[in-house]
This record gives sequence, structure tokens and C-alpha cells, in this order.
Amino acid sequence: LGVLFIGSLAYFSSCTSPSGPTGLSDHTIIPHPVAITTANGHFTLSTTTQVGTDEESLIAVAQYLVSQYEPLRFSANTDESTILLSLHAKDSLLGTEGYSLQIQEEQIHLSAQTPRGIFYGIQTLLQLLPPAQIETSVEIPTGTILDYPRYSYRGSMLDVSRHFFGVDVVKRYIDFIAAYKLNTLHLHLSDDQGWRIEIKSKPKLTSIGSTTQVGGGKGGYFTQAQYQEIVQYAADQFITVIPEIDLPGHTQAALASYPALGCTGEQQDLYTGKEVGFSTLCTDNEATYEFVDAVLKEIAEITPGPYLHIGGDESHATKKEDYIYFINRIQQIVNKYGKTLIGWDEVAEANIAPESIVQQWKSAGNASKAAENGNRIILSPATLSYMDMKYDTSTRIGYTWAALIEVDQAYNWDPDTITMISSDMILGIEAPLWTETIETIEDIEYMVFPRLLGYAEIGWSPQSVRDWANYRLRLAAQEKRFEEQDIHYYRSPVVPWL
Ligand code: TNX
Repeated sequence: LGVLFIGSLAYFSSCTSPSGPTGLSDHTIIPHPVAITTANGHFTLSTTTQVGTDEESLIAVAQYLVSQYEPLRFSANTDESTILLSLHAKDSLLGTEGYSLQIQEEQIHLSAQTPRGIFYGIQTLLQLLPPAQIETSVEIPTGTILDYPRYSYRGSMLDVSRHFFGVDVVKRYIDFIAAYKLNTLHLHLSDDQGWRIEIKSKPKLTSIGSTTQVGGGKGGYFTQAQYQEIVQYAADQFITVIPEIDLPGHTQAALASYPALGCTGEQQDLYTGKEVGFSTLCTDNEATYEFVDAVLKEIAEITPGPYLHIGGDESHATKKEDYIYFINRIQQIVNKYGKTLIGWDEVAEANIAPESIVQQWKSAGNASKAAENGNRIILSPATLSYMDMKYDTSTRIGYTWAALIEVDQAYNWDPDTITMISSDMILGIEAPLWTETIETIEDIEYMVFPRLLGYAEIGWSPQSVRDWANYRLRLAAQEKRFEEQDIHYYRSPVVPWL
């Protein structure tokens, strides 16, 4: 293939002899690792290759590796294993998410400080293996990969409110993001068109509020047990779930369920359109705070992660002073239940505590203000990272209000230079998928693949190894993997697919 790796050349310190067209330097790994050194041989992986570890805490990830690649076997006896997983002493370079992968002729040694680091090393190793099942054996080029993430927050959001997607779809989504080393799934669980999480003390939220969606379909919701199943499934792949209850706007489904939450108290209808910004909870009604307290309490109890996302966006039907008062009070409730608040960038207008986190989607001004207040920022700029935006004018689903986002545009930005926020205040990035126009798993896959991989690389890889000319070749090589998994991806004309 003779691929030139401009971005990573600086790291080829031991590139002493040409390793030929199949050397580790010709890898197609996404996200691109921090540092790679190539050697001159290969490890032969066969149908008798065994995976082993001496660490109790790595057995689950060893079994995960075996489950992901048919020819591999788990062995309790490490003497027979040629793929060895181990923990090593604290290594400040690798940190809690990094790993080192040494591929030698006789063995592959994957080590990290944590099971999480091993899990990410496994994702890298899996990308070095041919996606299709092997007949007898396959050669993997020798060398070393040293890798760790740029940002500690690497997320994607799935809107299950505008169209409801069940447990199986969410699990498939988790598999997608885990494969590219994302560590956060933000679930948008409530909006005007539907309430999607069971709240035992507020049963009408689901008996009424969950029963429809955009276009009038039947909607749906997660029972608390199903939500916990999702949280556990995600945790097994080192993903934290962040539940979002969008407040005080985007609440028509709640208002239709409990009309007393509105300022008039009158009966309200469910909503199946696509408009935003018309609904609000009544902010000077104590019943509103009793309601939010009950909801957030139950959600906090079934959410092991540290965050509760309270939305806060597009509350155009709430007076500004009321909005500020409301957010201030909600923050106290979130903190009372031991969680850290995250809100869309409008929450910077309120008096939020420095520990709270602000997710920039629209206003760089709000984000800068928040950063000056000490809030760390998640970057989700709509013009660059909204996966519900069309690729080009011919995309059959999606929106255009923020931008058309082709695969190269989705990739070609640096979190450090798109805002005035100092880099140490940027917690990471998140790519949201809003679903007003997205109805099926095929629709999801089409909008997410392949842009998601670019966001994963932005979140993980140092800017110095990122380069579109090289990335598009690595992306093209993912085609076989997409097809193996029956992913209905967008064959962008800017990617040289095989
Ligand atoms: C804006 S982004 C919204 C969502 C819509 C989305 C559609 C944000 C915080 N609010 O309510 O679904 O645009 O692109």
C-alpha cells in the first residue's frame, strides 16, 4: 500500500530497516495511537493462540477479547498463552486510560495500569487483526504501540426522546462507541415528544408521557431495570452513562402528564412535531421543585456515574430571570443527590458552581464565560459535531440548520483552536445524535458512520498525529469492519473506499 504516515513519522525512532508493506507503520488504527515503533518481524496468530493473564482483575477483559475474535481461546495457564495481559506499576505517562502493546515474534504483551487501559489496548489489537474470521493463521507485524488519550471525556449522545430506541439499539450503539475508545454515553431521556425513563413516584410520566414520538408513532420508555441493564452493559465496556432530563424547557411530555407543572394548570396535549422552545415548567411553583427533586432522586439512585445532565437549552418560553432562579435551584437538587451538574451552554447564564460542567453546543460566549467561572467545558459545537446534520444537500435524512458536515469537515478541527477557552478547561468532546429525522437503527448508522470515528480520533489522539490525508486512508480500511457488522454506513465520496 505504501501509505505515508506524515502525522506519526516523528515517532518512528526505531525504523531501522524497512519492514515492508505490512509493517506496523502501515496500520489503519482509529483513533491514531500516540507513538508507534516498528520492528522487522511478525507474530503468527492462529486458531490455537491463547490469551492469558495472571491478574484476577483482568480476567473479564481477557474474556472480552476472546469473545470478540473467534479464533482466540482463553487459557487459565499463562505458560500456554502467547497473548499476555498484565498490569504494571503506576506509569504517569500512560495514566489510567493508556496502555502499551508490544508485539514480538513469540508473544504479544499488553500492559496498562488499569483494566480500562487494557480494554483500550484490546480495541487497538482487534484493529490489527483481519476483520473476517481466519482459516489457519494470520501474521501481525511486530513493534510497539504506546498510547493514551488527549481528553478524559470522550462522548456521544443519543436522543431516545424524539424517536424512541430500545435496549438492543442502545447496546449496539454502546458497542459502536466502545470500539473507538469513547468512554461516555449521554442519553437524552426526555423532551417535548416523549419521556423515556420510568419514575416510580410519577407514573404518568410513562403511562402518558412516553406514549408517542415525532410523527405520532407509539414511543416507549426504559423501565428502571432496563436502564440499569444499559448502565451495566456500558460499564462492562468502560463507558459511563450520563442521563439527561431536559429542564425547564423541552418538557411538553411532562406537562401533558402532570398539567399542574405548568403555570396555568390546564390540561396540555402530547406533542409529535419538531419545533423547539415552546414549553416550560412553571418556575415559581413549588410543585415544580418537588417534581424535579423526585425525578432526579430516582435517577441518581440508579446512576453510578458522577453526573446528571439537566439540559437547560432553548428555554425560550421561560423568562430569563425565572430561568436563572430555576437553574440555581436545580443545581442544589443535583448536588444534594451527590452528583455533578452538566448543562447545555445556556446554564452559564445562571450562578453555577465551578464544579458544574458546561456543554457548548451553540454559544462560544457562554462557554468562555463559564470557563472564566471555573467550569470545565465539553465541546459539542453544532456546526462541527452534530451527527444529525446532513453530509451534503442530498442526504435523505438530517437537518441543515447548523451546517452540512461532510466526513472531512467532521474530522478537520482542533478543540484547542475553535474557542478562546484555555485548553486546561476543556474536559473533552461529545458528538450528539438528535433524532427528529432519525427513525431506525439504519438511520442511526448512516448518520454516525463514519463521522463518529473522526470524533473519536479528535477526542483521543494528539493533534500532532492527526492528518486528514492519512486519516481518510485509515478510514477507508474500516469498510471491511463495517460490513462484517452489517453497519449501514455512508459511503462518502471524500473517502477512498476499497
Ligand atoms: C438543537 S442542541 C437542540 C435540540 C435539537 C437539535 C437539532 C440543543 C441543546 N438543542 O433540541 O434536537 O438542535 O439539531
